[in-house]
Amino acid sequence: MEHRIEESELIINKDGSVFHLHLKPGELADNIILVGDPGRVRTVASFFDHIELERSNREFISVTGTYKQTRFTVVATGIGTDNIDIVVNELDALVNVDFETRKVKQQLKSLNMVRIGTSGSLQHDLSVDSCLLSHKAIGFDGLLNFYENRNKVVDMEFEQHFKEAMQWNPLLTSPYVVDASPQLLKKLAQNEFLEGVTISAPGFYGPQGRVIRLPIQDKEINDKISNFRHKQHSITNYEMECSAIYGLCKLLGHNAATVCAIIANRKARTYSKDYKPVIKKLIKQVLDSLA
Ligand code: R1P
Repeated sequence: MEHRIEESELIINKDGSVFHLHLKPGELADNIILVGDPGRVRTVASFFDHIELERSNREFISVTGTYKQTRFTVVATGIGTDNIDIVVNELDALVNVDFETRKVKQQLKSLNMVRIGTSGSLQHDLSVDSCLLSHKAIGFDGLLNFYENRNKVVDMEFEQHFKEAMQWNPLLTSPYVVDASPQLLKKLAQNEFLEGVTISAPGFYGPQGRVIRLPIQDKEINDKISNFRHKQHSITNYEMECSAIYGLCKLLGHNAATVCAIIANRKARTYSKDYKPVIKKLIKQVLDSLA
């Protein structure tokens, strides 16, 4: 007998929608675009030929529609990997849990999730207004460490090398390293995006080495990160969601990738004059790659 998931563990609203996202089973497309900024949902949906439904609760705004006859749902995650825990688990429940019986379905579904975000470069020659596809993510956030099977989905060799090279401070949570879905990388690679390894940080200031008034534990951290090499990889950029998306999708059997517009270069100390046109171009490229 399959285990019944109790009401307190998976909260279903009175109208049959899932607790935070306010989406019901059947309202979600198999191709999902994740964006941090709730305002970006409108920009993505402006490319749709037909809008089927719109939902909104807190920062979790979603629109399901079609683009070139392919059904897409765009979901705003808000900022941070804590929100990604909510979004990815609820998206998975919408397709893989029977909301009537509250049991995990026998036949599991695999979703495609592509994050379109903004990001800060950690390499001098990775300039603002370029677009980067994250082949790997490094989580400084620790989210994946709460899940039992984290060791089955991480790149352990990279993790070990990174911790040694960085002389990782044990006060900080242990970083985890996870790959993007090869299947989605292949689809997105037709756009000639730059390739990179992305750190997801659990904050915008101290956790990304920014000092406004508060000194940080390791003043050299960003230089050490920029100089780090593992095989052919160097670390390219900071943002705040990619690691948790890759980790949770791997554990749950979904495909995930992230493409970001580089809006700041932390090494060259430059900032994009206007990154909105870059984001628009990026959205079209991603939709065309999946349609
Ligand atoms: C910080 O300003 C936010 O911008 C980046 C970071 O990951 C974080 O969410 O991405 P989005 O533009 O997708 O929100």
